[in-house]
Amino acid sequence: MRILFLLPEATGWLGTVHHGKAGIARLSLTTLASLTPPHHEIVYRDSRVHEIDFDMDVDLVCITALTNEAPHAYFLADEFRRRGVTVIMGGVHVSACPDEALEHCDAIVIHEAEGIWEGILDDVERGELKRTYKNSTYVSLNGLPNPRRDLLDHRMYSCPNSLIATRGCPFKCNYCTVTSFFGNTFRVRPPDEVLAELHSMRPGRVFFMDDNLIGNLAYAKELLEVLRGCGRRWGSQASINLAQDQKLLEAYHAAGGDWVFIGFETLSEANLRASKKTFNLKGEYEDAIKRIHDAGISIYGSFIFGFDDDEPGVFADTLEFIMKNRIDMAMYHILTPYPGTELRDIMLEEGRVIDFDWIHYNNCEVVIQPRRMTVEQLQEGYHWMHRQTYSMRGICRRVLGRSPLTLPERFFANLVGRRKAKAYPEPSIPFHEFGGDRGRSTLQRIDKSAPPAEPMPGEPIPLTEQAAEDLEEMRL
Ligand code: B12
Ligand code: SF4
Repeated sequence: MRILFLLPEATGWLGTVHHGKAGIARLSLTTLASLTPPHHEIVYRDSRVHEIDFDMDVDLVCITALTNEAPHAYFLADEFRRRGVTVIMGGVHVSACPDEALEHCDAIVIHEAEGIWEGILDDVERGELKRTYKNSTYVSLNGLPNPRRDLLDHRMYSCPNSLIATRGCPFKCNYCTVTSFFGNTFRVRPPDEVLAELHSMRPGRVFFMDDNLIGNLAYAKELLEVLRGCGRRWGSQASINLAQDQKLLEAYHAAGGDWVFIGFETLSEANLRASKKTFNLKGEYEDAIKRIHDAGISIYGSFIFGFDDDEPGVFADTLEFIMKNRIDMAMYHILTPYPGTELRDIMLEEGRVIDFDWIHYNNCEVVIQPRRMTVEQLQEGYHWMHRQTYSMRGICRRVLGRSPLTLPERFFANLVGRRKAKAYPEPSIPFHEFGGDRGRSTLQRIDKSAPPAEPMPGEPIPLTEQAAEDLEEMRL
């Protein structure tokens, strides 16, 4: 068969194309292509960088989708089906919303494709395609073929060298899709296979797409030992406990890891507890940042706004924290109730989902009613954070004062951030007047013996003077 593997358009800070490049190359369809027997001919198209010819001569179209990509994915599927071509969909969103996806395609694959994909292709060839396929097991990651990077037009991605060493995450943050998709499993690849894949890549930086490269500390140490001296420079996502083990930090750096993406998410203890990200409470953020920096590793910090304990002061407080600790790059997200998450159930139950259009589910647009600020404050605060962080003053304050060796690279990365941030409108709300040190933002005074905080019940409270006073009282 001639099979088209098709990526839809995305929205938001990370999804869209900047200067002709589509960011980090996606693994979903290059992985699926690697599982496809060689007698099939494969055509690969990424809607973000290619024109899509709906009349192209193909027998089967395979489309993946994250939630913000789903509307465009459905459009693509509808167009091909109108022309009589069979369409199969899969991926994170389809797995969370199977019935919705089935309205637009002939068949769906729920969860991972390894182990069942060849059989599905046989069904297509025999004309016996079923509507729904679901993997009954979480597959082993031993002996996985390398994703088909040869299908990519490398010039169109700022980082074509992406790979994974693990799948899943041992934690259960309530806003995250990973646990519902991978069922709280954490699986690992043999380290020598990871090294071989690394060596098979073209020159250039590498990004490990794992949810948490150090999700299993024993494995992480083994992997980093095998990667030591591999000659590649790379970044990955990792939880903050990377900083708690000096040997691990050194091994990370010696293996080529010079950036780490860390989900700090919030400076509020109540938010961490309510979202079940309590492992972030175990160490002091400031101390952890210093230790990571001292090991020669730069930090890409992730922060989420819109939790129930966030009021308009959260922006100035977080900005100050980022500046003071010289976080090298920062990424901001607006809390988003993705389908399949516990957060979505809570938000629906409380009647706080205000936007059901998936196209806005990109962590850059407000789709919920926040509890302690208005929708406008949350949206504008998000824009304000970008404009402040990536102002020339903001960049200099963060990148100067650390190793001069890595300064050019960190500075250049920030200029890319600055270009994107400038697209956001100047907020009309004077956020610098909110916030200030109210003694709760630095995680320095956490009472770790306090009982876990539960999500606060009740109706959303717009921040009136009275609400602000009540909140102040609650804190005392
Ligand atoms: C690496 C990563 C990124 C990278 C790269 C993204 C990219 N373009 O690939 C970066 C940092 C840029 C990123 C950005 C974002 N991400 Co992200 N990301 C991931 C992460 C950690 C790994 C993705 C991955 O490479 N997986 C490996 C591949 C092989 O797995 P897969 O895609 O699931 O594919 C398998 C199956 O699903 C199936 N399959 C997939 N498609 C298809 C299609 C067919 C036809 C078939 C048969 C099978 C099939 O087969 C594959 C093999 O088994 C996931 C978490 C996760 N573990 O999935 C989050 C995740 C996908 N990201 C998420 C989000 C929210 C985002 C952002 C919106 C965040 C933001 N604030 O901007 C943006 C959106 C960017 C975009 N639209 O492209 C959410 C998605 C939630 C949702 N419901 O949409 C996830 C699940 C994380 C989470 N915490 O919930 N992300
Ligand atoms: S640690 Fe990250 S990947 Fe794991 S559940 Fe929490 S947000 Fe999801």
